[in-house]
Order: sequence, then C-alpha cells, then structure tokens
Amino acid sequence: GGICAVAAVDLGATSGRVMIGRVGDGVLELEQVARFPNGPVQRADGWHWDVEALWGHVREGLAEARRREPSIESVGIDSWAVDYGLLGPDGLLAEPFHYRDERTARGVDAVHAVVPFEELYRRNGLQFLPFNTLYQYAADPRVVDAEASLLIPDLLAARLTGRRVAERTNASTTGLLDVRTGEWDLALAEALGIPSSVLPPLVDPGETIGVAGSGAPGLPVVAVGSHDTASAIVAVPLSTPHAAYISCGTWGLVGLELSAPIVTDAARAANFTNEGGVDSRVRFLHNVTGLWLLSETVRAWSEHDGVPVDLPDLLAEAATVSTPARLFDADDPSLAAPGDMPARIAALLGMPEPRAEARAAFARVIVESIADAFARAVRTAGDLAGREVDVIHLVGGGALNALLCQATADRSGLPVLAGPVEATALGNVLVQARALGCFGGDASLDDLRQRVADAFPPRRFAPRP
Ligand code: LRH
Repeated sequence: GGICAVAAVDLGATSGRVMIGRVGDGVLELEQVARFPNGPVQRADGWHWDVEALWGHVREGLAEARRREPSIESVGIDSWAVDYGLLGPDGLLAEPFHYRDERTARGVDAVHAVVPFEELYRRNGLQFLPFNTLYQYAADPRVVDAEASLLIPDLLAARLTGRRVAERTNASTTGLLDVRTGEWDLALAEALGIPSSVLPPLVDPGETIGVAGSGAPGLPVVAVGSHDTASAIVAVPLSTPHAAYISCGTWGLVGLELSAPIVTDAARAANFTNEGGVDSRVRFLHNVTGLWLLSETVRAWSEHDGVPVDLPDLLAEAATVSTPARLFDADDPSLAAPGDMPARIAALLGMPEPRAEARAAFARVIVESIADAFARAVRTAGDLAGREVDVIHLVGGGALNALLCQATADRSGLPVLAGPVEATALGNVLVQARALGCFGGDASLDDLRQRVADAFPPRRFAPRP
C-alpha cells in the first residue's frame, strides 16, 4: 500500500515541535521540521505562555512541513493540559496564564467553599492539582466576559479553522467534565459561576475540526488526543493489562489504562486521576514531578555560571557516583514554581546548595528521588485497580535518561521497557492516520500499539537486587 503523510504539532512545556509523520505498511516514522523553545514567561501580573510566539512557530513549521512533504493530508495539535485562552469578538481577551502561576491557589479555596473536594472527585474524577482549569477560572474574573474558553490546542485549531471546539481528552482535565458521561457537567459549571456559554461543543479524537484558512491554506485539522498525555498513551506499546506506564517529560504521568473510572475514597486519598483517553479509555494515573526538577536545576546553574550546563554530561557523571542515602519527596508542592530549584531542593534535604564539584551527586539525588516517586505511584496504581503489575513502559523524553530508567527498575523491582521517546508525536500521528483511513478499515488501539512496538523496539532495563 501507499504511505500516508500527516503533520503533528506537539507543544511541550519546554519546547514545541512540528513533525511530519509517515505511516504505511511496515512504516511508522517521524521527521522533525521545526523545534522552538517554550516555557513560562514572566509578565507584570505573573507567569504566562507566549502563545503569539507559539502560533508564529506553528504556522511557519506547517508551511515548511508542506514544502518538504506536499502530500500531507491533515494536521493534529496536542499540548499540555488545563491552560486556556479566553476569547472575545476580536480574539484573545488576554495572554493565557501558565499553570505554574500561583494565582490558582486563590481559586482552590473559592471552589472548595462551594463544592467540597470529595464531591468534586465523585463528579469529575480528577486528582487534586491546584491548577486544574476550574480553579484557574475561579481566580480569573474575565471568564464571565468571554464568548468562549479554549484549551491551548483548541485555541490553535480555532485560529487555523475558525471553529471553536473542545477536544474531549483535554477537556477532561478542566474538572468540568462528568467522569461517567464524558459530557460537560453544566450543573457544576453553574454552581461555580462559569457560564455554560464559554464551554464549546465537545469533539472526539479522529473527528475533523475543520479546514485551515490562511494559517495553513486548505489543510484539514483533525482532532487527536489533544492532551499530550492522551496522545502519548496511544503510543505506549502496552500488551497486557498488567503493564503500567510512565509518560515522562516535564511531568511523569504514572498509571494504568482502564475501561472504567475508579473514584473510590482510596483513589481520592492517593490522589489518582481519571482522565479521558483516546477511544474512551480511562487514564488512571498520578502526576509525579518529573524532569522539571532536572531542567530547572540545570537552568539555574547555567544562569549562575553564565554558560549552559550540559544535561547529558551531568547525567553521565551522576551515574558514576554512589546511590545517595537521602532522597526528597519529588512531589513536594514547594518545587512547583519556576526558579531557584537547587536552593529549594537543598532546603528539603536540609543541606546547603551544592558547590560546583558536588553537582553530579546532587543530580543523582534528583534522579533517584524521581525514580522513587515513580515506583511508589506504580505500586499504588496496581493496588487501587487490583492489578498485579509486572512491567513498566516508560515513554517520552525520560526514556533517553538511562540512569532514571534503571533507577525506576531497581526501585520498583520491575523491568522497565523504555521508549518510544516520541510517544506523544506518534500518538498524534497514528490517530490522524487512522481517521484518514490509512490502515484500511478500523484499527484498534491494540493495532496501533503493535505498529509502535514493531517500529520502535523498546530498550529493556532489568531490575537489580
Ligand atoms: C504533561 C501535562 C500533564 C498535565 C500537565 C499540566 O505535559 O499535560 O498531563 O497534568 O501537563
């Protein structure tokens, strides 16, 4: 058969990319067309995303992708969850906030005063994260003035097509979807003073959102798992219900794929979430602070030194030091905000900030602390779901970090299968390709995952005693 080509826009919390995906018989490949930095930008009123810059990069990247591969049939967009732009008649009312801006704390109290967390969990199934969209709305008075509120991928899709929709997997991270029906919980929105008019019609991965205008003339925009984690889980080569996954980038999303949500008291107490997956699967997982701890540490040292600190070099050296005796809780809330990361970690450890010659050992403590949190979350996921977990798939950028993969295997006592690194972009590409009919008829998630396993055999890390 022939080859299908699609474009994938994948916006991560540290960088964004435009890729060409090619899919066919025995073919599954990605070509990176554009990569651009992304991250929190500080303005007078707090941390934001520079969405205008992202939009420019996306448009240019798509133009370049189509120059290189004129047969591209569609584009799909994914990004981090929860953040939104409020739209008025002339576009954005204001620059979207970054979920790490601390204004969300005010929203938490306001929401819980109206709907206690226990009830919220029963209704939306989400773990408590202070930046879930419903808390952000409670700290954002402009929401009542908006015509619509669009999550970041939907915002870009609307710029391309003129259509305002809410893709369902990402909408599940707002806290305003009913965890049982997958529809907007309008009664909840009303109770929280969020006008139902700002909540756009829901679409599912695989549906065509529209055809792009001047941003990418004539190109169909297809909904994918627009929550990056939903796309990543599509491309985890899970082969049994006993497999857990860790989607490891800025965050480590640790859990299981289920067919129905678990909203028990125990799941709530363990802070496990039930996010919406592609094909109505449930992403039953916990957010562990992931590579953010390393990237922020390296950023602080680079700023201090005035020259960039090389992460791969640092990790290679970290692998040579002995296993640290003391760890810190990677999930500690004090590590959420940008800036001063080495100082904040040192404070948790009760020690001074490391001098230059102790940096590798410090990096090792960070890696082991992340791995420890990963292992605990895998164990909890299995306990809560009543499943005997026997293997962990680790996908995303973290799969390149052999030290982290091995430490996760060692601390969990389970084999870690690392890769693909590009799970999110692959999941984005596969869902588009399926929607375009490139697989001839219907392909199940199992079929898609088999293609991933064939094209990207994972690297195995056996647990050491
Ligand atoms: C990972 C991610 C995660 C969310 C967080 C805001 O990029 O989408 O799934 O919890 O960002």
